[in-house]
Order: sequence, then structure tokens, then C-alpha cells
Amino acid sequence: MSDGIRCMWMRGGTSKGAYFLAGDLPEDEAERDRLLLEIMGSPDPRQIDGIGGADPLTSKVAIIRKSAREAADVDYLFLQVFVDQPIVTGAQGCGNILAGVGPFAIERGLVEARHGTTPVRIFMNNTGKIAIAEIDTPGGGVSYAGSAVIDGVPGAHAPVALSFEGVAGSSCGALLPTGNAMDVIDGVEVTLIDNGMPCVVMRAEDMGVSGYESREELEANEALRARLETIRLKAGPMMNLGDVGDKPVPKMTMIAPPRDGGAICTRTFIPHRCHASIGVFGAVSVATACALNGSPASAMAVLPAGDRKTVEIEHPAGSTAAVLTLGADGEVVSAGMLRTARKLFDGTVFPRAG
Ligand code: NQM
Repeated sequence: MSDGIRCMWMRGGTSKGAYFLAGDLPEDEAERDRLLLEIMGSPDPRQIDGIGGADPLTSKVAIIRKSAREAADVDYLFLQVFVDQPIVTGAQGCGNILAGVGPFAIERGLVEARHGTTPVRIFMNNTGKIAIAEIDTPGGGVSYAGSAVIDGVPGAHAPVALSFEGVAGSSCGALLPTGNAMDVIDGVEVTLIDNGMPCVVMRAEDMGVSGYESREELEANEALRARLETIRLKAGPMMNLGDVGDKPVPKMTMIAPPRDGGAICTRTFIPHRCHASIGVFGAVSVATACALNGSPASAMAVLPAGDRKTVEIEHPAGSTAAVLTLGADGEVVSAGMLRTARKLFDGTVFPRAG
């Protein structure tokens, strides 16, 4: 390994991560994970001896290979590398890092670019579902420049339109793993939901906060964090996720009435740090909870009419629009979201030896 490993460091949506071709990493999972910990510099709160950004949102890995499946161009495995614990886990997917997969696949020659826009069909190993990403390829090559803006990222960039179908229950086995739009845990009314990401959705006021606090303020609230974790550990088995002590799911989203013209306001713990904005599948799952009769979110949300709804999820950095398409019975059948992505560097990463 002294020669280093080929790696592209990319921003995907509001996250950053290391993107690898599967063939450039060891096949053995334990060996691979040891190596990824060294590459990111974990465990260490500062990740000082690695390339990780000392934040769960910048300590992420994408492993990509050409797909053998008829329905997909590439397979994408997402791994979360914990910052301060020696844990590498595929127990969740990541829709933000997903935004970089299409450009990476084209740049590495796994997908041939068209002139204009290139659709990339991505099999997500973590959930067994397929996402379609539309990549800007003017002149037959990836362009990162453009006029799309997403809250939480400065400047404008080329759009990456993501769409998903049938992601409900991809980790929990059902959209509502308990069969209920509302359960009660420790006296708090919650919706346990998985439309691409297992989430516990509850009113901020029931947790003793307004839901409009900053990320820093919420992270400094030790009593809140302890209460969220107690609820999370109880929610895990109810959501068919088993013991979630070492897992980054479910995500814990506290909701409040919208105050900037959106559908709902959110603050999400992922699960031990507060998200600077909100995840992609996290936002889709919360938007779905808003469209669900009988959930605390539906009573609070301000939703547009119609079968195709743009649901603006407010978060600490602005808002994120999840576009939901509803079926005849009001169920969410597909979802889409606009992201951007950017290649930050492409080169060789040198893990600490041993
Ligand atoms: O929900 C953070 C992120 C995510 C996940 C997290 C994500 C998603 O913003 O699809 O994107 O919830 O751990 O990268």
C-alpha cells in the first residue's frame, strides 16, 4: 500500500467524501475498512492524520464499480466512517454522496457520456434500490459549472437531478415498520418512517426546544441529546433495525411549523451530531411523513395541493425541495431532488502505514 490508492475527493450535495473504484480497494471487507479508517484518520475527533473533515458529513466514502445488472450502469456502496470511533458502516445510504457518483463514473470511464445530459442508473448497494442521476455533459464530458444553487453550498454549479422509485422500506422492510403513522416512545409522539432513510420524526416542542435553534445550540444541549438517544435506541428494534447502538440510523428529526415559506422546519440529529442541513433521503422521508394522514408532521405541514408536490423542507442552512409524486391512494410512489456535485481533487491517497 506504500504506493497509495487512487481516490477522488468530491463534494456531493452538502457532504464531502472519498470516491474509489472498487477494484482499487481490498476485496476483504475487514482489510478494506481498516484501510478506510486510516485514510480518513479515524478514530480521532480531528481526523488529523487523515483526509476526513472531522464531521460526519465530511467523513464519507463511495465505492463504485460497473454494474452487472441489466437495470443499472454502476453499483454504488456508501460507507460512513465514524469520526471518533473505529467504525465503518454501510448501515445507511447517502443521497448527498450519491450526487457525485454519476460524474465520478463518467470521469473514470464506467459510463460513456452523451452530448448534453447523460442519465446514469445507479444501483445503491446499501438499500438494493436504483436511483437515476442526470449529469451535465456538454460536449461529451462532465461539466461542474452551472447555475444550480442548493442551500448549504456557496455559489452555483451544474445541476444533478436525482430521482428514485420504490425506495419505501428499503432498510426497515416497510414505509411504516410498525404499521402506524404515529407511535409513542417515552411519552413522545413519533412517526417511525423509512422512505429511503430510517427516520424518527417528532415535534421539537415535545423535546423541549423550538426547532429553530442553530446546529451549535442544539449540539450543546446535553439533556436533549441524551433524550434523543434514549428514544433512538428504543425506536431501532421497533423499526426492524435491531440494536442501533453502533449504527448511524435511525436519524432523529425534530419538526416545527415552517417560518420561511416552506412546508415544515426541521433539525435532524444523524444521529449524534446535528445535521448542518438535512440528508437527501432524510428529506424525502420527512416529506413523506408530512403527506401521511395521522402523523404529527401532517398536522403541522403546509403542503401544496396536487399529486406532484414540491415539499420545501426548512433546515439550519435554508431549505431543500423534495418533489413527491403521489399514487391514487395518496401514497408516495416516486421522489426527486436537485443536488450539485463537484470534483475537488483527483489523485493518490496515502494511508498511515499499519
Ligand atoms: O439522507 C447525512 C448527508 C446525509 C445523508 C446523514 C443523506 C441522505 O447529508 O440521503 O444524504 O443523514 O447521515 O450526506
